[in-house]
Amino acid sequence: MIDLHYWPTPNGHKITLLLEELAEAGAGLEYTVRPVNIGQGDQFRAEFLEISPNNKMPAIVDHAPADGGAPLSVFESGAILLYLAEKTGRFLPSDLRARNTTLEWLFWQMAGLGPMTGQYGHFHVYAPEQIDYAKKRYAGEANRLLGVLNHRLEGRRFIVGDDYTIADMAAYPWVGAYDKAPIDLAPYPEVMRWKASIAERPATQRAYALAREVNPDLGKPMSEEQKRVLFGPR
Ligand SMILES: N[C@@H](CCC(=O)N[C@@H](CS)C(=O)NCC(=O)O)C(=O)O
Repeated sequence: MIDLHYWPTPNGHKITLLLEELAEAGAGLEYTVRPVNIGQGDQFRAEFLEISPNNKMPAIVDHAPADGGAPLSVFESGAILLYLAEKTGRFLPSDLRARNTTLEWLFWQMAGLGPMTGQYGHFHVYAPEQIDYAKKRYAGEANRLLGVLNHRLEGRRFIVGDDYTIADMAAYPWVGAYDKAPIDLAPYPEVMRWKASIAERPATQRAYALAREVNPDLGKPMSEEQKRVLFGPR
């Protein structure tokens, strides 16, 4: 049994995408969602910091770790994807080269696409002042990374090849993440094709339906109080 400490954001979606795929594949991994309402400051609670010291979700607690020991917690979405893929033997190829490629693109997402697109969203959607330099800088990086992904997808169904992997699950929620400041994907036809094929997977649809269940206010503008909690002095 896995406890998933979760709030519906792109980093949170990565883990529900995988857990729903695992459920469909019959991997025998049940999970319970433990909501962490980051707009009201749940991420700063002492119990949560015990498992996620960086005060960010997602995080998991595995109550049946492979070594048979005490419950094991994991924070950082990339580490969680890798942990669950290794635990179940799914969505991470065992072949040396395909595994290496999966990890390269997983880390590319964690260090590049996620942070740069996140800053793009911050300065275009949430920042209290319009800073042209920051907007241009992160729009440029987000577009550059989409170009890199587009090139990678040429001649490949998914990022690694024919099989859907944790590298795709990490990247997918960050492509087209901001309805209020959409990035035009027309220059990236391979990315559009790949995104549409993931969107239609039943597990993806269940993951995003769960998001709306956990936060019925999903998509509504953030209140000033929520912005203070998330972006104010800590
Ligand atoms: N590198 C982390 C980033 C996680 C992250 O940024 N989580 C955000 C929501 S998407 C969060 O919990 N923010 C709360 C806060 O900053 O106080 C990961 O991939 O897990």
